[in-house]
Amino acid sequence: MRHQPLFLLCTLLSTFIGSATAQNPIIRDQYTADPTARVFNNKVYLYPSHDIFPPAGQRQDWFCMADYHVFSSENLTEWTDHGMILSQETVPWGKPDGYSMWAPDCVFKNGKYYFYFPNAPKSGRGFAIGVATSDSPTGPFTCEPEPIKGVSGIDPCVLVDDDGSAYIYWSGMGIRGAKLKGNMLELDGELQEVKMPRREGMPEMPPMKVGGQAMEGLPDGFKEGPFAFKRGDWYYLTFPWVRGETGEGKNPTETLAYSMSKSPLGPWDFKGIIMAEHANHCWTNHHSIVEYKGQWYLFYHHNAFSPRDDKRRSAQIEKLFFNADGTIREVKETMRGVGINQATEKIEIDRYSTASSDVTTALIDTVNTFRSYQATLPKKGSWMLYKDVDFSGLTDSYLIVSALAPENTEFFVREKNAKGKVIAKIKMTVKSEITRPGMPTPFRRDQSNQWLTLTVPLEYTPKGVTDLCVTCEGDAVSIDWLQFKNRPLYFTPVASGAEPSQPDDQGFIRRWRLMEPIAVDVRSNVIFTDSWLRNKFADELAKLPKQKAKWYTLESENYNMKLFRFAEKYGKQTYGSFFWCETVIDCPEDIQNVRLACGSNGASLWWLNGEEVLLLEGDRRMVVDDGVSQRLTLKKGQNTLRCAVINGPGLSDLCARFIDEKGNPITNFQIQ
Ligand code: FUB
Repeated sequence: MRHQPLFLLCTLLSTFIGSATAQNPIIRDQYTADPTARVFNNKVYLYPSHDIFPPAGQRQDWFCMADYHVFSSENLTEWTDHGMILSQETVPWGKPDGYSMWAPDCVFKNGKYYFYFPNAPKSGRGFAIGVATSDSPTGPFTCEPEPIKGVSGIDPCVLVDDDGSAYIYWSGMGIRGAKLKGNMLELDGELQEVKMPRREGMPEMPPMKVGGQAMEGLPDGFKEGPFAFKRGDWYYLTFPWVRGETGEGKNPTETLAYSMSKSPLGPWDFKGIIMAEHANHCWTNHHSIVEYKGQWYLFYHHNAFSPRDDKRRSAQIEKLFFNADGTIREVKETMRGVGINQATEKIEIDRYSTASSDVTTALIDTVNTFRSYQATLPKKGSWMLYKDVDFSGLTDSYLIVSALAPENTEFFVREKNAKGKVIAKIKMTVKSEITRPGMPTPFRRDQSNQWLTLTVPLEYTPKGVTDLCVTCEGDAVSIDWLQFKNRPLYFTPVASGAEPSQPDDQGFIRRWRLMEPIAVDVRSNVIFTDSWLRNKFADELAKLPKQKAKWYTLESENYNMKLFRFAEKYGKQTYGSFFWCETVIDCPEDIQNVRLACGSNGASLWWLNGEEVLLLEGDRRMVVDDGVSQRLTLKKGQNTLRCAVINGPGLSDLCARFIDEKGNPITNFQIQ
């Protein structure tokens, strides 16, 4: 029976959509334990439990979970948080303040998504396992009014076999498994009455009805978190397992282990370890295994964001491989995780793939642990390698890097390895700017500490997917992240023989032939008087035939041609420059009584078909229609508009169009 509309509240809408970019851990704004990954509709959906810090009144050193979120990803690198899908307050049969929403699972069957989750029941002790259903993997999920009868325990996992039969596995009195009925909500088979062991100081409990069967063939020792899957004709039952000796003074922690069988409910043949114990004694591990786009992955957890508290955990991913006989190769935990990062993302390079043995990583902020990590390269020669960064789409780029180091320390970003080609050279300095005119602010001092965000030009931009290696070239340096950005595109080169260009809607001429700029010794633009300019331009004009300078034909992205960016792009003097510019206008007929309307930064002189038509003198900013000529005639056929622009300390550019008697733009011509 479906529950009341009130209970529909438990199908909380995914109101919050967040996004995380990640290596390991993969979710960076909340704790995500017990990660069950499932592939639905060519996307990976992640159903973790949601560790939080226990509120007052709750045991402070224990697991604490009040709700579930679901996340999705298409590339295993960027994850979208679809928000809360179920809360303890809206589970009809659950304790609203149980904080026991432990490891869940979600499967698709009968055109529906079935979400299985453990929770503390309102009455009785221990855990029950409930089901919530939805038409979508991201909810809203509707809770069944009662938990599954005969299942007492935690960590449900459901396997839907090739023939459509479904099996549920859970931990409670060892690992148990049972066939589910076609409705996915009930166990198929009789329940047995089991006498409950009496716990010291607790009242005797009535016998319990338990379904399914204990999974046979598993090793001795504590086991929980079953995850079952099928590959070929092998069934795998995988589980966190404590293999070490227990007892006084011993504190063995969980490995991930597995067994294989030709039947979904065993008996099982124990095969060994998938992942060894966490090196830092985080007690639990919990996992899922999924194939996505032809590669198998292990999702698991570690307390990476709360190193001193192993009840607050975070999901991580590694690739997983099988041997020819179906056995699983042991997986090593990495910080880098999986997936290809776009060079344009903030790359947490401190989660490196490999590094020289002296490199260390640490949380940047031990209070706000989600602020992530820093890696420290302690001396000249230290290095860290970060695999799989995709530079597709980057052409003319620069680097931003967040780092902490003494003044003048240098480090390089190289391609492929510690001896690889240098992509960027970074020198830590707050005094001398790392200059490349036209770059965004060269550095920003982070107010809260001494981290600097540096903007650095590149020696070259790598191509395709490649590996990055940071090498320390001086004193110790700590690095948080780095990111590549394309410089804005100001213009595109025009090939010879290209189709003619048109003036834009406002009549602005965007195609110009520009001569590479000539350096001039102008420190201040106040000298740009009429006579100074005419003399200067006459001198330059006289030199023009002898100039061996290159000419470029460019189409501007904007209404104005950014001469400063042009100089920068072709490595010429950007400040204190003189520019010759020309454009050829092809008119279908004589166009009379037009005026040239233009603007420039700084001063400029304009000629139409060899006749001087306008002078913009003085220290100017570029303003549309800043100067307007006398009436002119654009003759049928080709007209050459030429101008000279000169600027001392400012950013040079120009804009030009022709307007009619009423000030309307002239647009009925072509530009060669
Ligand atoms: O997250 C709470 C519990 O810790 C899980 O249910 C167990 O598998 C262990 O990971």
